[in-house]
Amino acid sequence: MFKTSAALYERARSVIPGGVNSPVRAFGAVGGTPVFLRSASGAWVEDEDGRRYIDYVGSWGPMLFGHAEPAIVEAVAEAAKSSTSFGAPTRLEAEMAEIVSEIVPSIEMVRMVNSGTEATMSAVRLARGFTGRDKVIKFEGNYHGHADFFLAAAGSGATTFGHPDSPGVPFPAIRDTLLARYNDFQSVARLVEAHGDDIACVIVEPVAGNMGCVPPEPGFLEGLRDICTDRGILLVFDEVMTGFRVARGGAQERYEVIPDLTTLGKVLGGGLPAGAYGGRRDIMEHLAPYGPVYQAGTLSGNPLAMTAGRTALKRILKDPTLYDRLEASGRALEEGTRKNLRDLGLDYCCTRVGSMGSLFFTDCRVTDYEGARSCDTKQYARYFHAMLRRGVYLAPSQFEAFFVSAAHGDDEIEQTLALQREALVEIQA
Ligand code: KE4
Repeated sequence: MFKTSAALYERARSVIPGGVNSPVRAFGAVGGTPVFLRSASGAWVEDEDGRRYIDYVGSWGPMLFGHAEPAIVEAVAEAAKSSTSFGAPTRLEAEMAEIVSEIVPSIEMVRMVNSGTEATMSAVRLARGFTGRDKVIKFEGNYHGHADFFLAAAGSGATTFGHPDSPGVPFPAIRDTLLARYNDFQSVARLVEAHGDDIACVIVEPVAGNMGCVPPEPGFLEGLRDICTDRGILLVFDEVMTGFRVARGGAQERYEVIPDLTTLGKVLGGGLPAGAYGGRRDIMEHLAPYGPVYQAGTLSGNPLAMTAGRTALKRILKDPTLYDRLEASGRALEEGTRKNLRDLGLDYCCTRVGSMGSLFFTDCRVTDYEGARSCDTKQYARYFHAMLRRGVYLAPSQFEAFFVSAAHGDDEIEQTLALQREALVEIQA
């Protein structure tokens, strides 16, 4: 069934570690041969064997409008004719920064980088430089990219590959990383009590997406905001995944909690490599060349990524019903899934925030990393393959979220739910 993918996988593995350029793509958590994709359009992707799938990975979040969105494709093709990079300031970057600042409530100034990892590692450096403090609170199961000091009980692929504290990360690199429990405000209060004046920032996924989708419990984000304000600690929302996804202005708009710094990625670049960090002007002005905190990047603000991003963000700005439609599609998928589970007598746990969510193969309500890791990952793997064989492309790990795009119509949702029912019956056998 995956003959060409299998051959390509063999070929790729001889020249790329694990045959992939990012570990989670290797199907390590679900087994089998990773599907090699060759094209995509709207809600659908196509593999090298010509098989088509309804796509719920969406390149791990960027494809808010679905694949090959015509305005983005056309704008990038046109921009490429004027060169693909200058390494000099451009009008486009100023316009992009203005649009980001208009959409994201906390952002008065913003710096573009090339990935979410760059955005979060730079935001933490800035928080440390601004406060003169070294310690950072992160949450078990939250993933902020692969900078050394984040790889302590990280989520996403780090969980899948079983070495949350990756080899190659010397202990001193994570000595100042303090671990709290997601949705457990008291775990934060205890750390602040013990280390308060040494803590530069709390960084959090305001809706967790890297242990599967875990929404914030009522009061959790508000509690973080208050304790950070009280103790002069910067609150950093890592909205690389939730930005422009769970609401136009991200989780900070949806939950009305305003961080001091925000990191962005994925949707920001319209599918091209882009990340950003931004926030209060008095903090951002500590960045070189204006201030002393250094960060740089050859391709930061790259004209093609900025063109794709600007096209995406302009559509976000001018489409008044976009988030209502995304909410409706996400709700239809969730409600249909709950009905399938009820009809089959299964008590798996569903979570969702807008157009991102998860189906956890556990009967407990998942609110933190411990809950997520209580899942039957083998059953998830069987479900994954049962869906893949039926033409539905899910994240190859229980510890990821699914994403619905604006291109997922009623047909795709209905087809998915019918195939899901078959798959759930099959894996009970
Ligand atoms: P990148 O460096 O992969 O662009 O972004 C890192 C990052 C930072 N913060 C959050 C909340 C993120 O979700 C991510 C990256 N997300 C994963 C998916 N869970 C990327 C997929 C991959 O590693 O291939």
